Amino acid sequence: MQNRVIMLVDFDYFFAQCEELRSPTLKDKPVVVGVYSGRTAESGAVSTSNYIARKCGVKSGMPLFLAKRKLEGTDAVFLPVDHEYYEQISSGIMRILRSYANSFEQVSVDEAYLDVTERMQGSFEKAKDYAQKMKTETKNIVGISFSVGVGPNKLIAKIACDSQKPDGLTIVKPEEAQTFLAPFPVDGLLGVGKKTAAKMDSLGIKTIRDLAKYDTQKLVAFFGKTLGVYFSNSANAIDNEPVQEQGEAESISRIGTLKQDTNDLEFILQKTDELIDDISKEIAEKNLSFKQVAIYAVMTNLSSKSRSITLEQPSKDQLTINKNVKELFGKFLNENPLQVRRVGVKVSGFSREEKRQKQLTSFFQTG
Ligand code: DCP
Ligand code: CA
Ligand code: CA
Repeated sequence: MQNRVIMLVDFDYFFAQCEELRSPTLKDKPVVVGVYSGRTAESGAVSTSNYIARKCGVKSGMPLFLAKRKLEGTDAVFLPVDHEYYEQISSGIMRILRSYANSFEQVSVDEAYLDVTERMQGSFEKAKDYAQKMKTETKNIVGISFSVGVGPNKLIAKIACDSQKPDGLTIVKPEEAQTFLAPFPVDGLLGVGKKTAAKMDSLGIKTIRDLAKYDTQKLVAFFGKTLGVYFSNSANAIDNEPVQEQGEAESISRIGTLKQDTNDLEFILQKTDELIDDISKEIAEKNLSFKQVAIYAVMTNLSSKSRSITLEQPSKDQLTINKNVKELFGKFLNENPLQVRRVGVKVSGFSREEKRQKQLTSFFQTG
């Protein structure tokens, strides 16, 4: 069988780069994009930041007050997230990328895999020019830069991409794959979180090289058959996962923090109405019908509860969500004495017919 040629594209400092795109004067300042929880003017966390801010120690997930402190005395700009705008930029780029691929798989708002094996006839030399052309075209048309990793499978493509950012282009040929992977720590592999990494560490496995040399049967004994074999294969740069279009989501949900803890139905419904507006937009865009509506509540003591209802008929209607959420929360508050801190709304049970249709439509649009 011919070598596969797989690319992973990951947009550089994405939310912050989008902000620079619409306000070019931001480019030479530290830029921080944050999620403001709304509790106080200052509370919330950093979504991302541009590379100037990162040089000062700002990181994704960091509390905003800490980022402010790190950037004290600079002309840093703090902005709230604007998902709708980022999604719009993202779909423009995805459309371009899709046109470069034999098969295409978007994994998040700023990441996608491309299988270009056929177009490149298996050649990694060709792939380098091809990726460069893709970068230049996207920069010219959309104005956004990204990093690309090219490898014989998804695993290598991903690690290659992460190894050189921003504006990187990293090619790892099949014969180089194992040597390339060897020095990285094990947590670079998909599925190796903190706990697994700690367990591996206790077995004397720190790098992917250590893992590759470790006896597979022993790994199976420690982690079970599926994971043990998977870890061993990954460490040896073996990954046969195909690049394939993602199916429609199983559910659409939004969650938000209340301005204050409460038991008041009207106060809660103000928040859930906002969330429902957002959910409805996505449902309309994707032309879906749902059959279940659910609510979710996090109480002051941080315990969480959910309730759901199944409709008699599939619906596309925003008011149906509002009505059912009101009913669910009404009952819920009667049964629960604790105050509510965060609330969520979820719709699910999208009908199959629609999903198929959606897949067909997107097939025709891209094919
Ligand atoms: N994001 C977020 N909260 C996080 C991590 C990420 O809201 N803790 C958002 C903002 C990012 C986007 O997701 O712009 C993509 O995440 P990446 O991890 O790819 O990070 P960036 O694109 O920001 O930076 P990089 O240049 O390292 O890819
Ligand atoms: Ca990114
Ligand atoms: Ca990413």
